[in-house]
Amino acid sequence: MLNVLIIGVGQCGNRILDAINKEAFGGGVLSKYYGSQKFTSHVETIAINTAMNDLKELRFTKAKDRIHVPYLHGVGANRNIGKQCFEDNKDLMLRAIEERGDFDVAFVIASASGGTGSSFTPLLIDAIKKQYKYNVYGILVLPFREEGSIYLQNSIFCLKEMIAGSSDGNIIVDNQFLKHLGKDIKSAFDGINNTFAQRFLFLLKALDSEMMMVTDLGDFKTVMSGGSKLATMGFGEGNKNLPIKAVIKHTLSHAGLLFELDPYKEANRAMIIIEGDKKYLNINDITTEVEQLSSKIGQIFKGVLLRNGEMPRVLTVLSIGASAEISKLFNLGVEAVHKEREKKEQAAEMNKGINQKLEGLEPQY
Ligand SMILES: Nc1nc2c(ncn2[C@@H]2O[C@H](COP(=O)(O)OP(=O)(O)OP(=O)(O)O)[C@@H](O)[C@H]2O)c(=O)[nH]1
Ligand SMILES: [Mg+2]
Repeated sequence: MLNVLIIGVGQCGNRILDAINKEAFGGGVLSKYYGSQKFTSHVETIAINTAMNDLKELRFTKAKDRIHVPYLHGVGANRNIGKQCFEDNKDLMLRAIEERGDFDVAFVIASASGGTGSSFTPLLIDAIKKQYKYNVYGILVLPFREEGSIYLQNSIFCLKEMIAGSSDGNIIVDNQFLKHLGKDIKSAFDGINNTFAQRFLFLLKALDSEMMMVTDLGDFKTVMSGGSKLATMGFGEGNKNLPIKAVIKHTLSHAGLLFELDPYKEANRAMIIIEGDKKYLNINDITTEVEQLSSKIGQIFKGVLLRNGEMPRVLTVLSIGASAEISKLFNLGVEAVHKEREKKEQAAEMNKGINQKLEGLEPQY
């Protein structure tokens, strides 16, 4: 049995963690008190935030799993303030992690674009890696591109730090790409969070299975270290009209992925986990589909979990090599930095003008 630590930082990270707990405890409001977790693994969860209100909003995460870092009401998307705040409160967070015992693997979830999550996460992962031997992965949520220049700037600097830092890899979830999961922003958040939570639980189950032909934590590690240190996931579910070949294709398509990626061109390594009744899992079909992908990219690990009577479900983890979408985001982020700087200079110029105009003058009464 694996020991897994999941930490959600900042509002976005907290909410996704809550969606994972909801899924794990079965979804009822009281289930966190009476329900038993759906995880095969032993899982500990911790929600960290500077804003008390964000923590209060959580419904499926136990009170003992919520850590408030005292800093008024969030750091207002300012990563410099966030970094200072992390240093000032680092011991509080590391103590909470230490109290939970030892782990085989940890995940830290946050938005790349806000203040708290995006500034704490690279530093927190570095701090955990310094102290413990287990692997730590980031799960980073990219913003809707129209959310504004500060969010865009934050995203590229957070990504840069996550790539350069000591995380063992980072799974990208893109709000912009997944916008269609809701009609408005609130339902899109819920849709994205629930979608991710379901996939994540599937991944944990696959990493912690004792059945034959399964992928394990070692394979996951190899996949995650395969590319730019960024990765994403795809998912698909079969039905009577959607055979296993089509389900695998679906996981690699626009409709199945969590981020805009052309797996055949931009992925480096992959892990494909297939679950379902034997009668739906034609081994030749699976092999043909997997070979098509592996002829284009590098190594692919394949795992099969047999489940009597169940329709096939497929999860793919893809490490990203070079990505056009990531390059585009960096261009937008750099543009945003220039724009912010220009505006700052204009404001400073105006203030200088005011001071010059009024030099030597006093109001006359
Ligand atoms: N998918 C998803 N994205 C979210 C959610 N809540 C916020 N976001 C995104 O997260 C980004 C803002 O980051 P937050 O997590 O709110 O910021 P924070 O880490 O709390 O930082 P501060 O509030 O600035 O201290 C925006 O790009 C939002 O679109 C959520 O529940 N789900
Ligand atoms: Mg916040």
